[in-house]
Amino acid sequence: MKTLVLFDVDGTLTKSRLTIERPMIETLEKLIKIENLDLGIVGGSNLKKQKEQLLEKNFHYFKYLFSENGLVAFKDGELINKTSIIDALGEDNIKRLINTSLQYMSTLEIPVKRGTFIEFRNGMINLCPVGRSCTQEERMEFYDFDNKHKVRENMVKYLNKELKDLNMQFSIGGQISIDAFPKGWDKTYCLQFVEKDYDNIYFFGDKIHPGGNDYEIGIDSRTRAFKVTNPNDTITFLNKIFNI
Ligand code: M1P
Repeated sequence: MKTLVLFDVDGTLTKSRLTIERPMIETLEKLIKIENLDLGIVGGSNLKKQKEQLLEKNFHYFKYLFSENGLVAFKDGELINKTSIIDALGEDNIKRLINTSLQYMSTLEIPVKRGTFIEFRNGMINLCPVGRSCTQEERMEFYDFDNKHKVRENMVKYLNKELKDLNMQFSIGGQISIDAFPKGWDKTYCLQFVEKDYDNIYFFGDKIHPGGNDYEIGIDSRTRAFKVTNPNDTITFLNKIFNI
């Protein structure tokens, strides 16, 4: 029986946008010693952010690295897939999505606004009302404000209505932004690269709720999913399930 354990990154292996800590590394070390068991990550972030958080020297723990939900995918360090949102949507629709998002964000009254409101990635577009160049403190301030005032939830409702014909999905994965990608390009996208090779696929994520970016893979019949609240919770689950 071959088993794959897939992890979300933010809020599951690391605290949101922060670096992996020692207890998690020690847990991964114990896990990879189990026979017929491989590890993988699937995150909304791009490879650059995953490197910052997990540190390249720890990449060897993971047989699979799925960045941007697997739109950019690596197996044993080799690139096995790269799919572009430009090819799927076309330039006119991309412009419409960006213009509509910028127009909406320009009307928002939020505590502060900084820079990089749109981050264009390979397989998705990240929309960020506060601006990705905000400080850690400004990030937390926006996150609290958003929890109270539902800034991102309302923006998702608006975009779903305005851009209905584009067949896009708007997903809230982290603390300050929304990931936009064609429907179906959620985290289940990565399963096509592993489903035939494993008898069991476990998934651990902190956002397995409707609208959260772990939801689709969390309810997919190909995975056995566990909803965690933070990295310590992930460790507790792993210790129990794999007896390590
Ligand atoms: O991995 C979860 C999310 O992490 C970041 O979100 P935020 O900056 O809003 O906390 C982004 O990289 C996002 O794309 C990703 O889904």
